[in-house]
Amino acid sequence: MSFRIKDIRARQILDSRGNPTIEVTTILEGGGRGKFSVPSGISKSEKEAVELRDGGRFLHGKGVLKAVRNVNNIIRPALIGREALNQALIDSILLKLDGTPNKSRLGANAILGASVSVAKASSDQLELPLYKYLGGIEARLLPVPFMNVINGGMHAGNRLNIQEFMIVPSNFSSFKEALLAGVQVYMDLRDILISNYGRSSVNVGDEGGFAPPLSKTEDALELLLKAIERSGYEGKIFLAIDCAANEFYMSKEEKYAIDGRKMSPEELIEFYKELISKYPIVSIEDPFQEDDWGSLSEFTKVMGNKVQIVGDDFFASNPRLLKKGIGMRAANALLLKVNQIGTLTEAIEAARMAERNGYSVMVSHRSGETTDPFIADLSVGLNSGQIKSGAPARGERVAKYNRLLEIEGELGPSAQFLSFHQIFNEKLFLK
Ligand code: 2PG
Ligand code: MG
Repeated sequence: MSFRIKDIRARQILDSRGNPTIEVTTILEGGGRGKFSVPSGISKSEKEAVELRDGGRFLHGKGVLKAVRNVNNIIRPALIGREALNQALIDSILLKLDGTPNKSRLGANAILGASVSVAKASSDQLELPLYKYLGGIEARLLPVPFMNVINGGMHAGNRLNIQEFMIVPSNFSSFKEALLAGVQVYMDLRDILISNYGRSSVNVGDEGGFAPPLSKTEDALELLLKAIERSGYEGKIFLAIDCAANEFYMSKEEKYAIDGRKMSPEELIEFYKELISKYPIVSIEDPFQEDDWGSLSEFTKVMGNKVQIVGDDFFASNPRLLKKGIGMRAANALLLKVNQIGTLTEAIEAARMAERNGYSVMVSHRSGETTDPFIADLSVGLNSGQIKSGAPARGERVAKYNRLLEIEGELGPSAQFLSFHQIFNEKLFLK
């Protein structure tokens, strides 16, 4: 049975926002097939690998036909005949072919499509579920889902500055129980929103969360508390936020414009501290703009024992940037988005580096997604223990949650589910 690559081809499809994206299919000589479609963010880090877009007027410049051609004309001849099982070699060929530090020649979308589709083809040919192919027999920890049920920032048309208000169903004995408890809260939240603000308040944002006409952070958190209370899950479901602070930072004034106020980094730290003392918040992502490493370090020093502080735009899933963060003791968790870095090997390297240094890892979707459930397998393969895939609504979000249900069923009694605090405290202990 040969694992050599027989063919690899790309085409243009659409993502959940209706933007073009790339889908790559790899076929092995032994018959294995793997297909992967690449997601795309909107609140992006400056440090992400470059997503190649066609430019021009048509489709507002968002076509990916150049990236498609790069797969078909440049990557394809270089990978045909190569051993698919050797993911490190495949990815190093891709890096060499591109030759730039930020993957701007071939495009990180072209490169990632090839990289992940090769891994999927290998797992298919081995008849191994992808999470086992990635993580071996150790892979059996189902992640705590971080469900983004109120959308703000760049993901919605309301005036909330914080981008994501998440519920964290944590103290349950299985992923399935946790997920369904989250769904219960989502449904109760919907009723509460309709009775408070009318039906238009339950229109959803990019990640399936509601986008009610709110403008204050605390108003959104209060609503989540109410919904959790109505569902009867106090003490079992916690809260998390992704501030995506790049989007409310005013670089000229070096201030953060949030909730109708302009705050210095010091004032913003006080603001977060107050939120943490008032609400059961267990995790805060990107509390400052991505170059404000000093504030991130300071915040980690004062709050890092109590809450998870997740670096997304800061680290861009890049081992080099994560290393910098570790050196500065900035944040205590890595948000892992494979398309920020562009190859599977580098993404896994970042996750392992995080782990070795006592940082937790949250595997993440992008706001522009497809129904590809890859990140579900990745989170179990890495035993990351945490995933964020939006609200329990919209096909591209639930595809991941549904795949996790399937994996949990498949693992049967060997499946493991740990509470958020078990996972977080264990990592802190490692530090
Ligand atoms: C984030 C993500 C995903 P985007 O900031 O964490 O939730 O958003 O994909 O738009 O960068
Ligand atoms: Mg983020």
